[in-house]
Amino acid sequence: MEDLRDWLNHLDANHALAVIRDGVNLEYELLTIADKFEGKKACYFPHPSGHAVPVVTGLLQQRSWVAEALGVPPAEMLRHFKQAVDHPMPWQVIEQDKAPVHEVVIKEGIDLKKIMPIVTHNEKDGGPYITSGLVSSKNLETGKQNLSIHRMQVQAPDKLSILLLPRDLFAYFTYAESQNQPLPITITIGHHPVVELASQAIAPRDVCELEIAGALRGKPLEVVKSYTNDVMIPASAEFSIEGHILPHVRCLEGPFGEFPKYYSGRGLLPVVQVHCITHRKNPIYQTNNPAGAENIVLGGIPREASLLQRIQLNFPNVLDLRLTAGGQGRYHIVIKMKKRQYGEAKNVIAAAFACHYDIKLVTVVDEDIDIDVPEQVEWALATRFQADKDLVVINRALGSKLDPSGDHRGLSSKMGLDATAYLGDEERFYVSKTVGGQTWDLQSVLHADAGLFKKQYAG
Ligand SMILES: [Mn+2]
Repeated sequence: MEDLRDWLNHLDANHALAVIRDGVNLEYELLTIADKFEGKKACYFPHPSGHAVPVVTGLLQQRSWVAEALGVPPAEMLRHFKQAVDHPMPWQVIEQDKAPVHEVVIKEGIDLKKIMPIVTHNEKDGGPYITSGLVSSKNLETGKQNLSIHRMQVQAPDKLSILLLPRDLFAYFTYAESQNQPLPITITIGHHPVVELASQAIAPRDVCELEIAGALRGKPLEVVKSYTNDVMIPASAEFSIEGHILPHVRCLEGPFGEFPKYYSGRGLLPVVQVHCITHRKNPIYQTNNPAGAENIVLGGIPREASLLQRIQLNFPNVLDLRLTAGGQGRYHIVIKMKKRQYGEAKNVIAAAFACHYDIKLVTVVDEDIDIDVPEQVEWALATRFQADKDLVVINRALGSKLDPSGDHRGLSSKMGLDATAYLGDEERFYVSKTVGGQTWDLQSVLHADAGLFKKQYAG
């Protein structure tokens, strides 16, 4: 599979693409309809608000779709992703006039909303937002690239505001601004989901996520140089927006309904000046539902793989982990481990907090717990956890600025729950089970006469 169109064809062939009638408004209505198909189908809107360009949304609704996009069984997904993060694959540069994303080039009279059907998502949103823009940027200090997703509000026909949380692009921009330099970026929209997934890896700074996308595919990703800057972008994207982030310029942005299903209020954010837009012939625009299942799945699985990779460096006896759906694929993590030492689960809790500031609750369980079943995790808490000795609280550390229970500076308290059974007390923690007859299947244990009970007791 190569590009967005291949993935849409795959969804369509599997009855997972709803084609929506015309007459739907880009403002509010489009996302209301997409919401009705949440968890079930992606949506294709051929002409929302009469716009010439169609919109697709909801492209990764379930964990199993991610496995399909990666081309591996669901149980192999994290291992496959972790392999790709460990061994990025250099990209392959193709010529500018051979790149599908450069089929149409617009340098004059830039008008973002005329060229793209940009969606207004939630009730109180401050206006239309680009939510599926993959930002390719270059570190001015090292020349290395980064790929990440950022929310961007349309501020003028050729200007966007951009949210930079404290990760790689934020660091690139902070350096550029300290040198009074604009930071060149190119935003691409409409990719095969593998590229979007790669952008969510928690890779070290200056490891380009486009090279993780290559490793995920098992062959180099084709990239092309932007027209008005040196930034390399995926060659088969539907749209590209070339520009730079202006130093020492901020504008009012928001509100915006973010992934934890709360609004970020109005605030001052950096500004992208757009110089050039290119797109494929008959392009398709993509929007992501910021507060939907899609965002949880898209953000959750790459983070799980990255976290597993990092935690296993120090704790190879950590077996698996999940960022739970209720925790919005970001805040709550369940870690399965084979505990070897007294107290070790608490070290694992500390390791998880150290890996990403978003993480707020860590629950550690033993290897017999199925971490995809919330009742089993709760059973571990009910029977292997005592609050006076198995609870870890870290007060007022750096947390997510999008969590409304934290304070406006992003301070957030962390909680760790060691729900592993106590070492040296194997008898008390011996799990009850039945024995005998394990090899019999359900058919083989049924009586030949299914009506026997009725014959003996009815009437
Ligand atoms: Mn990065």
